[in-house]
Amino acid sequence: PDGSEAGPAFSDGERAAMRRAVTLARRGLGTVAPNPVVGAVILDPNGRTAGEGWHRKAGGPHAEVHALRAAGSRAEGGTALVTLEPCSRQGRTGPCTRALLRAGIRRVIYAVSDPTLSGEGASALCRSGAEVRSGLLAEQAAEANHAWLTAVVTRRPHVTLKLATTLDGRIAARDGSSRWITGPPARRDTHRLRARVDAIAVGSSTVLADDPALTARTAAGRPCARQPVRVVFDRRLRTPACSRLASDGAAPTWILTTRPAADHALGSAEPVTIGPGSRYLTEALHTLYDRGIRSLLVEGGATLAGALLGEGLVDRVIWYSAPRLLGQDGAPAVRGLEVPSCAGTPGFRVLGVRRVGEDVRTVLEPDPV
Ligand code: AOF
Ligand code: ZN
Repeated sequence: PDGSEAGPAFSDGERAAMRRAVTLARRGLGTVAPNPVVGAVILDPNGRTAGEGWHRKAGGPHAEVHALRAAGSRAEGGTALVTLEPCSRQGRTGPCTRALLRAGIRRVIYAVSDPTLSGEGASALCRSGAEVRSGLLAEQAAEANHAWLTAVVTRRPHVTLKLATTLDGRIAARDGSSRWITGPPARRDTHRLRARVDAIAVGSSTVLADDPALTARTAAGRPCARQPVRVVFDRRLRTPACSRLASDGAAPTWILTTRPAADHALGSAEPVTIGPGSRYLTEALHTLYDRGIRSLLVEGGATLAGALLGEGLVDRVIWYSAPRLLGQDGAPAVRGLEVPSCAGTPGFRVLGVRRVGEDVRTVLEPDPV
């Protein structure tokens, strides 16, 4: 049951309603893990908006249920626009397909399929006589849910690597100083990124070198109400108990280590054991997935960045480049990648370029390996 089959095209009103549903869906970014972000709009039989809603929290009502509640009896005979294929299974909350049918919805338009449903949502609606269409604003809806859609297929979190470098790809000067490479607007942008992901990660070298706080703060500098989980890739358990991550209690903090951690003092941080073996990073990521993390922002350092890139574990790169130079003694942003010749060099597709203050923000997607 795909939008490509014969039948009337989508009306302008439906298109506008789906655009609104995508906007609503985005409000859930950062708060719905391990669930997807979903927005829904109900149109009454005359095409007027009768109700809207979005999924706010895992375990809470789905977007369709919020929208149906708002619409009340005006949903009867109407159309539902949903950014994701409505669920047909009883999870923590009831199946939305049934809620839609019960409210008398005649036509259901969803933007993208839910890969965890294998088409069951659409077919349940079709079987009960509803008219089902899909594909309206699919690209925008998929982008809003990009991390979740990637994560549920790979069963590891969607990984965004953030790099903030000089023109010559350096992140610290010879004396080790690394503050203020990019300007305040780029740093504010980083806090917006942090607020929308489930977890933020660094390698243990970064903890030792910079002692970062890794909290999400508002433009006014106050901590956001919800803090992403802080993660340290720390195979050898080097995170000091006195580091901010292990002692400030500002957010849940997980230390992913292969060492037995029972007798190691880690303050308020939680040691998470990753099985021994050569696939530490892959296993660590699967562990994060199992703990409900669907999107991960990696903020350093160079060794972790190189290892993730080298193993094909990066889904997106967000690169802030500052108009400065640090020269040959500056520390590079990526270490440990062996690229013998230009021919085999890792490539990226540029998804977007934007100026942020004096810096340039480029969003890239690694070429498939
Ligand atoms: C929808 N609308 O708003 C959401 C959907 O057990 P639950 O209640 O947390 O349901 C989680 C699953 O439901 C999730 O994995 C995804 O397949 C679907 N999410 N579906 O129709 C929504 N959040
Ligand atoms: Zn649902």
